[in-house]
Amino acid sequence: MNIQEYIASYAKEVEGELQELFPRLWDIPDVLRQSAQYSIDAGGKRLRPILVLAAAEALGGRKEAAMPVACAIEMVHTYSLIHDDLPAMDNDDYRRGKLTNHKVYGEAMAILAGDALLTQAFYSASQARRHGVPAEQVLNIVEELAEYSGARGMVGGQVADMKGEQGITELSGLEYIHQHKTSDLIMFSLRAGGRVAGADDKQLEALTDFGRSIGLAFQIQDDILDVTGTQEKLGKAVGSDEKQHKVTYPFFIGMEESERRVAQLTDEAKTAIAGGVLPKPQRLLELADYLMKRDR
Ligand code: GRG
Repeated sequence: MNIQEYIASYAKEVEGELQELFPRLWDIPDVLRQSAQYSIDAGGKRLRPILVLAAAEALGGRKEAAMPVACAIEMVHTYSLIHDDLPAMDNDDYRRGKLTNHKVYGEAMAILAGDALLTQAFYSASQARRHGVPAEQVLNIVEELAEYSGARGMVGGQVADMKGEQGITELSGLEYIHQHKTSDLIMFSLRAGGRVAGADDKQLEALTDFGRSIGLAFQIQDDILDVTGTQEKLGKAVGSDEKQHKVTYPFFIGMEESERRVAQLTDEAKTAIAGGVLPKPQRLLELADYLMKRDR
């Protein structure tokens, strides 16, 4: 299986599992189910869950044990996008080429669908214990999910980004935002996959370093694609003021240097897991290269 086939096959499996975990089987209000399902089904790349599965695999762990955690991180990611698109935040009408959640279900339901997905993520992560993951590891995973997605992680990054819209003057300010808004969930994905498979401290450290570097590379690449790609990502008209004034890596250091930085970070990521610390790092190495070349 080449890396594209690997990604496609794991994305499909994650999508199948998400249908089971949220919230088809439960007696909940239909509109809540539809609203959450709408965004879960909207067709993202499923990068974060694939990283969970690949990290577990790199340590010889079982896919079934990693799957509830893989789904948990996709739920957190989906909630964050629903809330990010709200009028009070980015006020976007489109995401992934479809109307945003609040445009279809209204603001109140979009907020509640996000709340439900965030909460359900912790339920989902806890289900790893039903697949033989020791309770202590499950607790570590749940603890880190809170840490990396909450005030010290993604939510903090989002707040820094909102404040930064009033003027970031230093690259370090942008790096803080990227680190927390984007890298933290990616780092969590790798650590959690490792934990499912019983990683030791050295292996966790390697996965963390790998995650930090590909997380930042991923966000710089996202900044590059904001400039070069279609406007679908921003959900706003091409050439809108917001696009032109967005503070990004290319804005600070130019396109060429941004591309060079993506390549350098990808190399650093690969170095972090090379050298025998993980028994089967091949897919992670391929994923790092794949992400560097992505065009969406
Ligand atoms: C609302 C608490 C809160 C947080 C929002 C995720 C986020 C934080 C904002 C979305 C805007 C953005 C560009 C964030 C940076 C992270 C990022 C590149 C998200 C998009 O992730 P992809 O490309 O999305 O993996 P898909 O659609 O493939 O799932």
